[in-house]
Amino acid sequence: MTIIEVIELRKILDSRGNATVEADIYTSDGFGRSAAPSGASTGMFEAKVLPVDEAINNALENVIPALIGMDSADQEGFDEQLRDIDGTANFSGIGANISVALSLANAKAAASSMDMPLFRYLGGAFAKEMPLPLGNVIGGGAHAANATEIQEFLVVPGGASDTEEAVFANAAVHRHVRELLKKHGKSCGKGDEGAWAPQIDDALAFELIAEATGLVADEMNVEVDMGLDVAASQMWDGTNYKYRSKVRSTEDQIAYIAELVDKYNLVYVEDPLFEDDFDAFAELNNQIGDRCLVCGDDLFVTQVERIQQGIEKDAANCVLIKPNQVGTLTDTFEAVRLAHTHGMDTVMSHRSGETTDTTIAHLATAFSCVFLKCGVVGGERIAKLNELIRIEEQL
Ligand code: 2PG
Ligand code: MG
Repeated sequence: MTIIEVIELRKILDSRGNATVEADIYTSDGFGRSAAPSGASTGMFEAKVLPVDEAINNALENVIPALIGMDSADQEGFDEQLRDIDGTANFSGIGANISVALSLANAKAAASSMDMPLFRYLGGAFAKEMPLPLGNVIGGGAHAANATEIQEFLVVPGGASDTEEAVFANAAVHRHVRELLKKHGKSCGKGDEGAWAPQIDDALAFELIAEATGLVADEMNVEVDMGLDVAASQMWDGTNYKYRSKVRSTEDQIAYIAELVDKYNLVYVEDPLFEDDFDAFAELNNQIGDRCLVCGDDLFVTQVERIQQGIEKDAANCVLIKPNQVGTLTDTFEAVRLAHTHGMDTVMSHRSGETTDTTIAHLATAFSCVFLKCGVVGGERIAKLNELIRIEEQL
């Protein structure tokens, strides 16, 4: 049976040592657990979170009682109930940290009640393509002090034959980058997502990764491509993009990104421009969209209204998907569906603050995302990567 009998909420640690919400949902013969992640470079249009203690106390009193007795198999009904109780457009009533933990736990409880893995329950017979792992090997921006200006230098092993090889190819690049950094006499501390956070400029980061991917191609015979999350809203001062020793106008920024795409054969560029500048995105997409995924993260915040605007303006060819940006699994699914219906690719993503929750590995597979963006090393990152290896085994 899939009827919800018990729901528990608790405060647990996330990878930054901050508090987050974990939800447990029990049916008579099923169980689902999920925890909310959290961002550092959050988009201004994201759903809102509430402080954990306050959010849990409020939910125990005002949310949980209304969910007991519902059918976990009715995901849309469950998520609608969360929206109704919240009563706001951005989950500022109950907190998106509460809603996303409950919504994902509910799907897992339903899947477990039906004795199915989550990816199969959600994706059905059409879940058959594995997403490629996309992970950052060098990073800075809001995720590490005094490191690179671009937030994330990403790699994706387009030439890998299976998930295991793909995951290990990324890890090999990460390892080689460390050796190269040492050779250059640079320190090897890590940022929030496990990427190296050295005090180097962006130009050197590109070179080191190009060298490291070359070494991996020789050793493992796997081609690994490069990508970026610029997180450009963090650089935007209202008029220009401010780099340490340079200021770029919107026009300059578009030209700079297009130049990087061609120089380093980038296959993926996320948030290259300010999060509300659909026109600038459209200009860049027009220039490089034929050879590179132009992905909107803070631009779209996993929300159909913003993705719809993007479609009308042809602002991007790819949508980053983060369930906690919108607050429920139903809303997440709607975002993916809208993007795919209009020929856009989707990338399922972690946040910089994570737990060992592996749900996004299942969502990426169920929803046919091209990539799962979740880092390369670190307990909370490998939890997802190892789950991806297990999912492939079951497919
Ligand atoms: C991003 C994410 C994850 P944060 O910008 O894409 O890499 O970072 O969770 O800090 O928003
Ligand atoms: Mg991003």
